Amino acid sequence: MYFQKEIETMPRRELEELQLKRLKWTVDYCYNNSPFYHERLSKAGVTADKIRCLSDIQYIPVTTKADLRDHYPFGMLAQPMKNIVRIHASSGTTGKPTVVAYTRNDLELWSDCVARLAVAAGATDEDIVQISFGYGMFTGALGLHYGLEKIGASVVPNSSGNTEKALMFMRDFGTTALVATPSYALYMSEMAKELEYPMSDYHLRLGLFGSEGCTPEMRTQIEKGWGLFATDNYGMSELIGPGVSGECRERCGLHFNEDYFLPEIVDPETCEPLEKGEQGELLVTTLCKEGMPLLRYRTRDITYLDDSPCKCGRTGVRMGKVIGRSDDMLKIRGVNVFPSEIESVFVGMEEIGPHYQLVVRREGFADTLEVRVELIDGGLLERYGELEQLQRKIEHKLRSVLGIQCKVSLVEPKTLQRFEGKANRILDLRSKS
Ligand code: DLL
Repeated sequence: MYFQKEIETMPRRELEELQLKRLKWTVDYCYNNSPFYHERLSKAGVTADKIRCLSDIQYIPVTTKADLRDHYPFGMLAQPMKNIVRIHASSGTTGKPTVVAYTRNDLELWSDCVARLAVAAGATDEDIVQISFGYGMFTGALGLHYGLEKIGASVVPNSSGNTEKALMFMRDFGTTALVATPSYALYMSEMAKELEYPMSDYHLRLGLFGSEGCTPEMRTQIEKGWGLFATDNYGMSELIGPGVSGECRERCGLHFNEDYFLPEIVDPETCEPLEKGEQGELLVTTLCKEGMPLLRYRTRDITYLDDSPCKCGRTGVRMGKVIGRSDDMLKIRGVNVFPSEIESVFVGMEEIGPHYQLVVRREGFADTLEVRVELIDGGLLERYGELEQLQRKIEHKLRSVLGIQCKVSLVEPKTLQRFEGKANRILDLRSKS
C-alpha cells in the first residue's frame, strides 16, 4: 500500500531528474528570498546555473546549527511573516532552541511525508492512533497528527505524560496504533503490566516510533510487551520534523522522501563526500520548502544510504538506523563512543533489560565510564557469585567493542529513570569534577 504511489515508486532516473530540477529551484529561491543565503551563495559564487548535475551540490557551502542559532529566531526565513502559518522549535536542552517556520505549502508537504511513512508502516483509515509525543513546540506530535489525519485514521491527541490515563483511553477506545518515542512505548508497556487490567484489554497492533534510536532488542521487547509491529521513522525539526524518512513493512532501512529532501553522506571531520554505502554524517537539502529552506544542513547524525531495490517497491533511497550523533558522541580517553555501540553489547543478554545509564567522570587526568544496567531479576543481587560473573562478562564484551575499559554496575529492576519523551541516558560529570 502506498499513499502517493507515483512518487514513492518513481524510477530512480526520473527521481534524480526531479531532484536536480528542484535543487536548482531551491538555490535560486534561497538566493532571491533569504538574505542569509543570498550572502552565503554570493560569497561562494554559486547560482542555480552552476548546478548542472546532483553532485554539483558540493559547490554549495554547508549550513550548521550554529547558523540557525546565530540567526535566532527568524533570520533564516525566506518568506515574510504574513505567509508563515506555523512555528515550531527544536527540543534541545542547552542554549537557544532552533526555530522552524512553515508556509501553508510546507504544512501540506509535511503531512504528505508523514502520511507516506504511516501507510508504509501499515497504518490505515481503520486505525485509532494515540499520539503520545508531547504536543507543543516539538514537531513530533503535530507532525504525526496531521499526517495520520490525512490518511483518515482516527487520531487521539493524548500527548505524553499522565500515563495511566493514556492507558485508560487505549483500553476504552480500542486504540490500534501508538505514536511515541521507543523509550516511552516501553515504559507504557511496563506500566500497563503493573495495572490490574489484563493485557488482552489492549488492542495495539502497530507502533510508529521515532525521534530517538532503538536497539533491535528494545524493539523486540516493545513488540512483545504490546503484541504490536514496530516501525521506525526519522526526522528533525530544522528540516521539517518527522517525515524525512521512515521504514516500510520490510524494515530494512528508512525510505527517504527524496522528492522533498536530498540526502548526502559526508566525512564528519572534513565534510568531503563519502563513497556510496559508507557510513558518515548525513547532510540534507530541502527541495521544496518555502518558509525556511536549508541547503546542505549538517544533521550531525551518523548513518549510511542504501539504494538497492526494496521488496516493497518504493524507490526512495534507504537510510540505515542512526548509529549516533557526531556531537552526542562521547569522547572517553580519546576514544569515540556512541551509546548505540554500548547498547549492542546488551543484545541477547537475558539477565539485563533495555534500561541503562552512562556516567562519565574525570578522575585525575583520565575519563572513566560507568555503565549502569538494570537487571531483569532483582534476586540476582543476592547471588554474588552469579552477579560478579555477569558483571565481568559485560565488562569484557564492552572492552572488546569499545576498546576501552569501563565499570559495569548492575542495579535493581525499575530503579533507573524512565522517559516520556526522548531518553537522555548520559550523565556527564566531567565538567563538575
Ligand atoms: O525528533 C523529529 C521527530 C519527531 C522524528 C518524531 C521522528 C518522530 P528533533 O527534536 O529536532 O526532531 O530531533 C532530531 O533526533 O537529529 C536525531 O539525532 C534524532 N532522531 C530523530 N528520529 C530518530 C530515529 C525530531 N528514528 C534528532 N532514530 C535527529 C534515531 C532519531 N534518532
